Amino acid sequence: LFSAVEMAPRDPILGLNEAFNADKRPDKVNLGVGVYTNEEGRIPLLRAVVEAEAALTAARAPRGYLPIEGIAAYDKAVQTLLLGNDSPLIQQGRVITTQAIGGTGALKTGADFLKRLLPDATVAISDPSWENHRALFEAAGFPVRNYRYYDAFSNGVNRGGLLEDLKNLPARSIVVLHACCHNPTGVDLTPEDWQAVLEIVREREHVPFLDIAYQGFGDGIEEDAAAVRLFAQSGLTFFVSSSFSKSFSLYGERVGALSIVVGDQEEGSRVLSQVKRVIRTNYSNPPTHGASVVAAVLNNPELRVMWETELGEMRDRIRTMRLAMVEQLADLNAKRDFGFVAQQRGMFSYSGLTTEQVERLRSEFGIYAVGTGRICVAALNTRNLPVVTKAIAAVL
Ligand code: PLP
Ligand code: TYF
Repeated sequence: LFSAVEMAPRDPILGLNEAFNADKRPDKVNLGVGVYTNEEGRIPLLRAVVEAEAALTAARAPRGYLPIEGIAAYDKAVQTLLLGNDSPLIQQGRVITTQAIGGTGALKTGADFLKRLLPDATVAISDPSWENHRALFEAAGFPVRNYRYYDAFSNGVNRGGLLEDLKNLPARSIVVLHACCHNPTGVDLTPEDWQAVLEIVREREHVPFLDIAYQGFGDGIEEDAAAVRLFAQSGLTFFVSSSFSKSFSLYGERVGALSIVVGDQEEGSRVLSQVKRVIRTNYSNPPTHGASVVAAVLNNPELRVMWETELGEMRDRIRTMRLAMVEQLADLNAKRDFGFVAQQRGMFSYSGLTTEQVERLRSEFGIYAVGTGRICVAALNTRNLPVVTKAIAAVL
């Protein structure tokens, strides 16, 4: 049965973790996977999470099956986080939300539902994008194309290429957009870019699928939701996948959500029934713990403030590391100007390092980055930064 099974290629990012863990060098640094670590180099356990978990443990709640769509208070809180407290869409019942197994699970549930709805559609993702976007939509049966996005020359957005490619997609294509803190480049669209994208999406009747995995890591919770809110105000229907892996530092709990903005409440109940069918045939119903914690934090005013403060601390620390990296590289007279790193948003920087330079960082210095030159700036701290900047200056 298995004699002809071929070895599948490793995930280029998660595969790096295995190599990193096997590395015996004491001063090795992992800038590969997108995980936030604090000044001590550890994945933080947020105080708001600890408090919510203590209350949940004390309550000794039974662990029955959740509804297929998950915890109602969680789904509601996700909608408010995305669309704001006074969203008319929420009031009109025009948003349906289902709890998901991380942001990945939200994308997969949305993809499977879309395959039933638009079996012949094309999916378009940014060039470059999170590695899993292509694999996931291809696994759901769609052909996946790239639209131009990153301009290596300016370290910015290829605006002309982006808009032209979105125009030239077949009408009613599914367009996956990073709502904020683009992975892997750290380069986001401006409000004007978003407006232009929206107009083309409307004209071509594309289906926008906004992926938001870093809300709060860019400029703030509200600020980072601007693209979602722009689409919300447009009257269009669209999909949103949320992930709380990073913003709650709950990577292993797999907490995410799929939200769909529909035309009206009645349409919503039909759409929800179909999404529930996708969930039922995949994993029946979602797990309890992570979403209970997130719901408890988001729905309790004190814990909510505590979480926003901690999220702000993570955001500020990343920014400090970006600035320090730029400064140290300049002080080392590095053969390139890294000023653009300070402009990028979120956990990542497309550093411009070549595959060969990344390989030298690993073999000579024990510094792990993605082969594309993506580094996770959220894994830098005051101890490892000098090691990293010296190594970068050396391989340039
Ligand atoms: N979407 C993007 C853009 C990501 O970077 C990630 C990262 O993990 C995800 C989705 C998946 O999130 P999760 O880990 O919650 O599945
Ligand atoms: O891009 C990253 O590093 C994170 C984590 O298949 C990740 O989003 C990477 C690869 C993958 C799943 C998650």
